[in-house]
Amino acid sequence: MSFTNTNPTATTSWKNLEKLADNRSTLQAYFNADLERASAFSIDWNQFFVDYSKTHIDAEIKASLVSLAKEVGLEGAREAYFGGTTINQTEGRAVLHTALRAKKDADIRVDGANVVPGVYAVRKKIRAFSESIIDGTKKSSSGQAFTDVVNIGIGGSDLGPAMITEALGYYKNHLNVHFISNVDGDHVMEVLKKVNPKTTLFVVVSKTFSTQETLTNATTAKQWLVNELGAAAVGDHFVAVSTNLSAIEAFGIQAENVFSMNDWVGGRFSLWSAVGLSIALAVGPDNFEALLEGANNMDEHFATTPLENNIPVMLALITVWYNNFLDAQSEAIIPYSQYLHRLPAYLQQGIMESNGKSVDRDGIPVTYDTGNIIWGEPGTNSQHAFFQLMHQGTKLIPAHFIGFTNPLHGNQDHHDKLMANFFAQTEALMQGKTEAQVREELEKKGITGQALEKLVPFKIFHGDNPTTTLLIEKLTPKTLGALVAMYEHKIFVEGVVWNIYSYDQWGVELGKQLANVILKEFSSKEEVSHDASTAQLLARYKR
Ligand code: G6Q
Repeated sequence: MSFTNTNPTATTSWKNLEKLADNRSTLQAYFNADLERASAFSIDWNQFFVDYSKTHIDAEIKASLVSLAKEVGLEGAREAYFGGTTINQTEGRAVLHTALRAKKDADIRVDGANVVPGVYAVRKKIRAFSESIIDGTKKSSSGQAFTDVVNIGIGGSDLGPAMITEALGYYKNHLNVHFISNVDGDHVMEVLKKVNPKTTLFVVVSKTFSTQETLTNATTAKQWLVNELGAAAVGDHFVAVSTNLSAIEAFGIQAENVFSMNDWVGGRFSLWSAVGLSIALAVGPDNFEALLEGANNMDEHFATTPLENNIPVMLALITVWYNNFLDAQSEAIIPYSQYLHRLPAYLQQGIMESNGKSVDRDGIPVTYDTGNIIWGEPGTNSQHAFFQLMHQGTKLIPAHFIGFTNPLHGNQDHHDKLMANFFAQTEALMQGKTEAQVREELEKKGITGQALEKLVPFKIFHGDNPTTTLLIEKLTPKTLGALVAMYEHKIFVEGVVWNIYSYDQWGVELGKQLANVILKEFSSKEEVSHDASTAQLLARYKR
């Protein structure tokens, strides 16, 4: 198990890839040259079919990317990641979200102790608690069954549960689940407006239990409940998920209502832990466990499959190829499923927080690009919006298209239309429309002469836009778990290749300190020195 520091630009493969990038061909030309291309550049795994043949990769480029992964020690790093080595070295921690979905008989050690029994003990508690809320045996202080759950958390303590709860909307039970994250008081008030204090359960999620937004929102919610039902009701209406047990006690939440988590799980990778309590409440513990099982299946695929057939590895290497050799700045993620409408926002955190680093693992500023910019919205809505830029703009934007073979509600007519758009877009992005095609089309419409000449340039589509298609059988808790785990491992592989630490987030920590300084100024008379712009804005705000 080794986690070595290798400057990727010093490898033979990197130099090779630079040369290959100079001579890269077009997608059309790749297809013309290789009749087997579609199947050769696809991976068929469980309910997933991943087709990356519409990316600028041929056999030689693929081999060089895989050898880059080997040269930077990906295989050893992968073992270290799963084995509990302290790979988050700047925070002195292992990175073990994979242990949260490991099989019961797994043996994963941190400081010599197997962490798996502890994981299962928390899971058991999640099951018992969520079952009792769902079936109404656990009552509120007013003796009624709960109808609403409000998750209070931010960042990793919000985005994962919120995204999954939306994504599994089809599997939801009768509980209404709400999320409060922003410290904007309008967010908490809008949610409180919708719920009845007598039947509302608050789940306060904060790994550190010191985050300003979460503590402020939880305090406001608690005060609201106390005003409505009295102080004695707090114990029955508040539970917490955290590593900071003393702070929870100080807040007034009883010890039996606390779900623990471990410091070897990063916030943005924590939905598999007790942070997922709101998910278990929304869709029931069986579905929550199926989500974990799906993730575990992807873990096994990633841990054991040779690099060239390994989904997260190949997707990460394609990202590296575009990011470092073909100058793409961003990557679009387009789910063709309304249920997955929060997936791009969730992945923005996972990917950009993890790999938005500019210093390598030796503390030296990198001389190459690292984390790329992630953005996206569901299809077909996005087709009526930013797809214009993808088709005719000047930027290179590799995109992931995520679609499902089967609809959930059985509306085949809708689904055929949805997926017809899905396939047509990836085809059109690649093939574009040539000048000859445009002329022919216009002539067929009876447009000729000057009028035709004027229009032609605007109707040409350059094509050659890369897409990777993830075609999944059906949106189920299991396939969703595998999909999210796939992206988690993609993040890991990219971080290894870029020789950066993917599991700290000093930029986020900075944000937690900055606001406090100005906040104190609001209530003090003391003059603090600021730059001229900030001083002017503060004066205007305070006046
Ligand atoms: C995630 C980040 C960050 C974190 C939030 C909330 O990886 O560290 O998004 O999850 O800042 O932190 P707490 O859970 O400690 O409140």
